[in-house]
Amino acid sequence: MTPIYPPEPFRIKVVEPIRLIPPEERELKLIEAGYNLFLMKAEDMFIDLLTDSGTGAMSQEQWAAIMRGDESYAGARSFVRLEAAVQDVFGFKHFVPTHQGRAAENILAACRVKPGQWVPSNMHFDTTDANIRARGGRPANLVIDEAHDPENRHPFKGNMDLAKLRAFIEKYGREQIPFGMITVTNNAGGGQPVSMANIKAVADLYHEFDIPFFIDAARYAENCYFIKQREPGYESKSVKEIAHEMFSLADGMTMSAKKDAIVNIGGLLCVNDDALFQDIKNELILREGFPTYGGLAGRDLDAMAVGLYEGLDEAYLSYRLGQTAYLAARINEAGIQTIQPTGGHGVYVNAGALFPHIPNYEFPAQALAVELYREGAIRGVEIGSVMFACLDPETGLWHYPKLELLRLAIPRRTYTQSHLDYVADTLANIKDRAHSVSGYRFTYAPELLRHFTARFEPLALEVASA
Ligand code: P61
Repeated sequence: MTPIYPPEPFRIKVVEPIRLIPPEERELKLIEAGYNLFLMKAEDMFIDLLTDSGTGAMSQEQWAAIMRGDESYAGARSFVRLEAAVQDVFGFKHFVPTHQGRAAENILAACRVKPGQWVPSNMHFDTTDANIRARGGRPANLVIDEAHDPENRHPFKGNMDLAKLRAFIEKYGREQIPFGMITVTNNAGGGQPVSMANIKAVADLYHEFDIPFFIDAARYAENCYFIKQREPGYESKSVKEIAHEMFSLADGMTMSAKKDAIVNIGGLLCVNDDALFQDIKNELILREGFPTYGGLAGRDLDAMAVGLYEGLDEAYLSYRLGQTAYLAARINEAGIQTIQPTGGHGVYVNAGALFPHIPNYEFPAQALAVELYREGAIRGVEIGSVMFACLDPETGLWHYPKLELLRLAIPRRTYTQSHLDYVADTLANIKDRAHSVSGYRFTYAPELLRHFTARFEPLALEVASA
């Protein structure tokens, strides 16, 4: 049964028009962009679910805060206000703002990762993965096996596999692991939460070996709300209390504030270690800016200071996770498989199951991304072999991810129920002609983060199904 669509805990004061361009125009746009939706214009999208990152609607309080932005180079009032919010919500000893999450990752990797070293996590998202590799390091994903089974309803499918983590640390040793991570929620694995018990056990394990523990906190508030809903003992705790407990277990965090701090741009890097903080400040000054603005305008810092609290609001979180669950249920009703249980920030459609005739090296999830645009001018993002297949330097073999997914990420406070109904109906239409959809091949692909700039061409169907 479809869950009830949760009424939005806000009303709309400013509107942004969207336009549905005709099918013939969409076809031309696809060809021009080499079938890569990253290379298409936003104005040609009717519903844009490419990402929930930086695409949310800011509140009247955030816009008001923007007017208070202090653009002083050093020690701006905006920084002081952000510092108070960051201290209150996360509680680390030191922090710097960064222009977005990957800048925080880059600085941390630059300060600590040496060639050949390993950084384990449940699953690194692609920017974290690439920033570790860019320093010669090697990311390792040690999520529980249940995460790879789209039907498995484990309530915390983002959990780290503790036995794998222990074996990994024992194999490579403390010297080869400059820090360990965990991503909450696990974006690459379906926006799945990590339980507090797991975070605690992971922290204990890293600390047993004297390895600093960092949280990738992009969607920490959604993760904490899942803990409140699903983990015994947390029902009556506030999301903010749960967040406090979570961050008290870590030595630092990186965060893309474009997600749960509901800002259009911004990030954070927090640490407790004094010496590391000194290195971070030096690197930040070189790459991003002075430590009290970190590559952002003063007004961005103010918007973040307000957004950090709005992202923790429980009425908002209940609506947000309810909206995602509603879209997934409507898609499932059409007989289309999505990762179960539904994650926090988006619905992950199992494109591999929808197009069993397209092998992973012909990119079934990219094919679905193209079809969704063709059918309804909707943009999703491929999270499959285009994004994650990589050449293993040791074996020289291609390593393919276990699932071929199309992510429909829901921007915060932006789309309504009828928009989501339109998305579900469009997918149902594609299902009816699924057998006639072909795979793709690259005509251009860079080495790192190739999904951003790659170009494709469709394969003839008889080739794809041969
Ligand atoms: C996203 F197609 N995520 O999910 P930045 N950690 C985590 C993230 O989800 C994340 C970052 C760090 C995006 C944006 C995005 O290939 C892509 O502020 C868990 O984007 O630098 C970002 O934060 C990095 C979309 C990123 C992509 C890379 O849509």
